[in-house]
Amino acid sequence: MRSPHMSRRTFIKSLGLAAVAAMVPVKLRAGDAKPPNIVVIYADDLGYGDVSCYGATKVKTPNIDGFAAQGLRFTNAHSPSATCTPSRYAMLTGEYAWRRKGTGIARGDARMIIQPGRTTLPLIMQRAGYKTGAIGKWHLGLGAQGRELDWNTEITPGPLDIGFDYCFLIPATGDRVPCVYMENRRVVGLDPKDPIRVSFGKPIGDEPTGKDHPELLKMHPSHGHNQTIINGISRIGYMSGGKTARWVDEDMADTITGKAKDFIEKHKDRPFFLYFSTHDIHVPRMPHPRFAGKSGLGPRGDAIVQFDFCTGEILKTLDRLNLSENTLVIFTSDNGPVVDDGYKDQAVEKLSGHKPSGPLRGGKYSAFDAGTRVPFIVRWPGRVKEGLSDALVCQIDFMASLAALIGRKLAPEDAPDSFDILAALLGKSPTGRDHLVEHARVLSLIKGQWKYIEPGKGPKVNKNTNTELGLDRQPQLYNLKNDLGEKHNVASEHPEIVRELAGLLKKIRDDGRTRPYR
Ligand code: NG6
Ligand code: CA
Repeated sequence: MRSPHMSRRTFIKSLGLAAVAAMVPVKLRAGDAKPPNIVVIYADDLGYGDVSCYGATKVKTPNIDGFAAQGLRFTNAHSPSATCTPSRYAMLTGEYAWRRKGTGIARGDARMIIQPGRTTLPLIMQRAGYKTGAIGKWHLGLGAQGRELDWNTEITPGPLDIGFDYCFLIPATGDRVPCVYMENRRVVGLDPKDPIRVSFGKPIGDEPTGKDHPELLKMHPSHGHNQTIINGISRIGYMSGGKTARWVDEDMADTITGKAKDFIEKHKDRPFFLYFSTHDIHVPRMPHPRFAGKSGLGPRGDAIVQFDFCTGEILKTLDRLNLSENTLVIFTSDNGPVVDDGYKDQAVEKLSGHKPSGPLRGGKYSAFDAGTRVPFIVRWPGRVKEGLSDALVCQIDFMASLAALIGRKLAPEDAPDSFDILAALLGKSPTGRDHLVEHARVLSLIKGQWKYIEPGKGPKVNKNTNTELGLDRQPQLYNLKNDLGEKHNVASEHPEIVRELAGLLKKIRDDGRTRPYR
């Protein structure tokens, strides 16, 4: 702990920092005990309209609402992409995922997508003396490109090679094999006599699949998800072995929340950075029995209730350890909502008027705004102004903004699309970014009140998920100020704005970066 009398240099040394010279004055106040802890609570597929403080009435989220009441709630905040892997890639690297091949939704056996050696969000924090942890869903690949991925040995590279000191992972997603946890570099609870094998091509092993043995399922697929059955649920991909290591879906939220609480407790005396990435409310939605039936909206609503509980557990842990005052907590989601994402879990039948996208159009996978406009709340008592903000902000900005907060300089090549919007995050400025590229099957550009969606081929609606994808062979232009629901394409009325935004989007693509060099 830095006493009020300790000099800045002594303080930095006490954190064990190597690059003292690289430090610039931090935006901390003179009396601050130490740099704030940072916790990112990252939901999966939670929509703009899925929590009560964003207007949901059919499902109640008291913990999130209470948290929002103490912080700043953003109404124009975005995930970088309309699906998981690219959003997370962009959040952790500060680079738009669409600039890089291989950043689409990752297979369960994908190799590590973020290359070690890159400056990442956790690495910036680690270099500044923070203890860094990634707990929950990963879905950014593991192991070296071009090498066999053996789940029975130490797997490198992984999160520990890009700036995390600790990780406890759902390696890909809940609906993809392997259905095991990893702690640091190893699968947890693995019996070496029962090695894990995984395939996303030909079937392996002799375990039943959902396709051939639907009578064994406790939840049936609606599309895809009909391969190896684990815990009564058929998955994407084939898996054999690893029986003692397999997770129980109903316990997953408690397991990872417990690990997150342990991490906070263990590092309570340090500055720490925790990336807590939940499985909720992704499919398969199989909440713990104590949440089953609680929402009245079926498992999707119950998963929201469970997620709200877990959020409360993290916040209570901060309170119990007296850390809330010195912890910046950011709450958001990796992409917009989807109702039927591949399992017959009654999400459609029991929607009961609930609107996962709120007033927005589209959802997960969509170029319309519900694909990426997500709940986003920032709390740091006494430091973040309470209330509402309609500043344009994006998770891709965490890197530049949090680096600025803790006084770290980014090299010109780092985080090429991350903007320092710290003032907006703290509620000191009503404006955030100047413009933002949203990423779905096509790119969109938001600038001021305007949203331009580039022309694209493909179905208007994803027939499996029933999501409007926002694709059109013609350019689309929406005035979000008076048409938040993107109902009226005004491209033909404003050809000059279409030209300007299409030109800016081309420049953004061609330049390979948007963050100004400093
Ligand atoms: C899709 C899956 C979907 C979900 C998604 C990834 C099928 C038919 N659909 O391919 O269920 O897993 O990938 O979701 O397999 S995300 O939130 O991780 O991006
Ligand atoms: Ca997701």
